[in-house]
Amino acid sequence: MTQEIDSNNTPAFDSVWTGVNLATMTGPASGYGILRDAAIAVRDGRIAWLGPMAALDAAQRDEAGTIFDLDGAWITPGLIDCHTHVVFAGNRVGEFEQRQKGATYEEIARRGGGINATVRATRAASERELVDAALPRIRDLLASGVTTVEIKSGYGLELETELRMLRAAHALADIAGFHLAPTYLAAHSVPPEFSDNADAFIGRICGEDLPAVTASGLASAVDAYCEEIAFTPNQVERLFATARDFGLRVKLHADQLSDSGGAALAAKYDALSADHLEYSNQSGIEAMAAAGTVAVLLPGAYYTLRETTLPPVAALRSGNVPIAVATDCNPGTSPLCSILDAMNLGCVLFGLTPAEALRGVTVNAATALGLDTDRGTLQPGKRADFAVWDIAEPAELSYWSGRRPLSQRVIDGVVIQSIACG
Ligand code: DI6
Ligand code: FE
Repeated sequence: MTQEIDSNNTPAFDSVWTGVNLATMTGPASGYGILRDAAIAVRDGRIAWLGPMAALDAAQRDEAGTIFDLDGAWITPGLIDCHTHVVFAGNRVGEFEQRQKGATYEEIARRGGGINATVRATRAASERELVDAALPRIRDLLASGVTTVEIKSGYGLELETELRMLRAAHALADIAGFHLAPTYLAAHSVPPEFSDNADAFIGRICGEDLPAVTASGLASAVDAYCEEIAFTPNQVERLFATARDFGLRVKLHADQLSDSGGAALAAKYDALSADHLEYSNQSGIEAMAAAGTVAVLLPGAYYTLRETTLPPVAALRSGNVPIAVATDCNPGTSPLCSILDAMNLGCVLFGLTPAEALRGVTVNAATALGLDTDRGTLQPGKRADFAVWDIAEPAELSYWSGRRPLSQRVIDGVVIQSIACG
């Protein structure tokens, strides 16, 4: 990883961070890839060099445009939230109150609440209103060290509103400063106008909406919710086959509330990820391992729904399925706006190690988005997206709840957010 620096031939660094500890997230899956007493330098938005302080050429350091001399701070790759529904109108606090009185998530959904309640609010909102509503949630997320956010549509369930949600996601990325991975969540819930005919809704998506979303260029993947209260495996297959025809990668909300064979279905279509997985079976996990599909665990939804069936973490580990962790930030099942708190929940509730949790929001989250050649680790050539932390060791990122020990958020080599610690 350490390179010789030839200061005669190499153009100056734009910026260099010195006196830092790096969690590069390279190397064995059990660890952090730690480099202590190190430096990291960027040029043209990419990591140009990293290595021990002793190997940093003094002349080259002095020529850098900006030097951040940090006294033992830690630097990790910028955190990646690979599953969110952060763009939506209204909220569902009333359903939270109903659940506290004993109603279940499924009962509320069958009564016309749940996802379809947010669909009504979102259809009535302008793009500007969607952006304004999402901004505070996004700002909280970014303050927990996030530099890339996946944002799903899925509260429109009609072309115009789905496109409006996706445009709002792109606008948010420009306004708030993060990299966006936009997903068309085509089959999230059966909308009221198709209430007794989910097959016809899938037919319209495949025949009209998906081609139009693809042509818009606003989304890079397609998602669905495979569940008794949403879509059957056959319906999801029709959607995924069409997505494949249009050259879009897929991902799936799979086996969250029941085992519908979602893990195997995702793997069959070479899904980037299968998400939730509480009820997944062993053959589904083996199929994911063979397909290279990432397991995205969503402890915020497990926690909010007071779920009791744990995702099969031991089987995922022994099958070498990469595990990612995300907030699933949404108004119904996971009103969670901190990736650090998602890591803490992943450790406490699912038994992940702090190193697994950090891999789950860096290198494995990048793989879940198909972006691992470009980000997710600290390595020369990768995008200079990173987070600078006021911590004594990386396990602290999973240890605290409610704290955000972030001192800088760096995107493409530029400090976007600098927070005075003390
Ligand atoms: N992600 C989802 O899309 C659904 N569950 C989940 O974890 C439901 C989202 C919602 O209730 O709005
Ligand atoms: Fe979700």
